[in-house]
Amino acid sequence: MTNGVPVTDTGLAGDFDGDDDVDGNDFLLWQTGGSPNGATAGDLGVWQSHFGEVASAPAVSAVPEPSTLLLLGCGMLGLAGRQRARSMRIFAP
Ligand SMILES: [Ca+2]
Repeated sequence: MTNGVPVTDTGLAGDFDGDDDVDGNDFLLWQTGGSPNGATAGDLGVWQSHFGEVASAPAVSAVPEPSTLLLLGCGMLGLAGRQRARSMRIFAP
């Protein structure tokens, strides 16, 4: 927990505050000894080499909403009905 906000551990190297990015806040935490090994050169090197990285979000695939499918179905039925009406006019005497 950082500043009262629960954090997730994504395993991102250099992310000392656990907020899924490596930024200046992690550097400030390193300065105050909040990194895993305190204010050591090793932790600073880890932070420098990963500065700017952001944990990737899990892939989410787009799924059409049911209302979208219903709207698409109504449109298709309308087009089919229109086409049928045209074909009926062609064969009418
Ligand atoms: Ca961070």
